[in-house]
Amino acid sequence: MKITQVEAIPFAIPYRKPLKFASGEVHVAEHVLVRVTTDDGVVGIAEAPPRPFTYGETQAGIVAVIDGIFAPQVTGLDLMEREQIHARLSRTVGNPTAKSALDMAIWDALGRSLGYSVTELLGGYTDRMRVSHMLGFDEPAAMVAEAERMRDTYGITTFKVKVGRRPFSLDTAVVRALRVGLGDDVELYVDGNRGWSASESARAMKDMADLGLTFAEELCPADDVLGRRWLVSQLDVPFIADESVVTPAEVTREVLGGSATAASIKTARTGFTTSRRVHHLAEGLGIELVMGNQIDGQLGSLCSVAFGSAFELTSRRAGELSNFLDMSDDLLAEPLEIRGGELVARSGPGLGAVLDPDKLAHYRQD
Ligand code: MUC
Ligand code: MG
Repeated sequence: MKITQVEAIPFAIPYRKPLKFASGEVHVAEHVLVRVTTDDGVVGIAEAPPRPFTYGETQAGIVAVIDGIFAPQVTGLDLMEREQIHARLSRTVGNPTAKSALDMAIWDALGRSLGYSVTELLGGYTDRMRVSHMLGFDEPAAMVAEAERMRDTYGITTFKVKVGRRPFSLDTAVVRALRVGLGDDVELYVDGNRGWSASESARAMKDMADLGLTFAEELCPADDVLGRRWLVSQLDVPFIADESVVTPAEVTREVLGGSATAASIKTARTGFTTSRRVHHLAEGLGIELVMGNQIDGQLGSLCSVAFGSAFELTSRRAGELSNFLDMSDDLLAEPLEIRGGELVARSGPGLGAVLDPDKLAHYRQD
């Protein structure tokens, strides 16, 4: 089970419907496929979605850091030496999605080698998650229509509403329209991607106090340290830290500093090895977790559901697993399907994903 080859393959697939939010927008999935091969011919795969507006990584940068630094560091190691691999990758700062895709491709190869699914290897709590759909910026009527379509087509009843626009009254109007249009049977929460100030966030949350929101996520920047602490102390719903908690240490700092009361785990930025650390930390701190989405393709979504369904704490809440529905195509031979509001983790071995070689040949950029 020794790693003999690591490949970083850039590919690009356009979105049918771009996702727009306070910190940016995504029109094309310019991701990197990471492929790990072992001496006994097993191949593990995962994908890295560069998000320059969140982590500073680019597609070319991910390929360069994997080819130039990470591949030589892990080649020759055994798949079971996961903590050694983690320690070697940790010598380089930053590059969270590059490290994570490599980490997850290694777990996929390990599962394939041992004959277990990644969910079983990680914890094996269940095999599925309820799905939460993310609604990007649009006019109120269009966002209500999209939510209705998701509910009627896929049975999804939990929605994360992107807010953080200026003026903020447009956002609160959207959330109100969703509650009126969809009724009390759906769960709604908001994500500001740092677009509001702390005082705008406080005003908006007061304005929406009657709408029964479940969570508020990253409404204002974590670097507005006292403002965010002041905001979080007055909310009556958990405040999810998302892009402000890329490492376990950042989770600790945000929560103990009173600037967050819940956290998002995104396997795209913490892989399986560090996501597991964040999960255990959250359990110790006694905070809720939500499986987030880094605007992942199908392979990335499969990684999220594989991790989320492995633990009781991460499978309590609906996971954000549906962004792939807005892509015009994907690389998997057998597409993911959301049914009855749920996504099932594949039974393996590994992640249970098979690539369509023609699609990879068509979309690869190298
Ligand atoms: C999210 O939850 O914020 C949009 C920006 C980003 O960093 O992740 C996505 C989704
Ligand atoms: Mg977020």
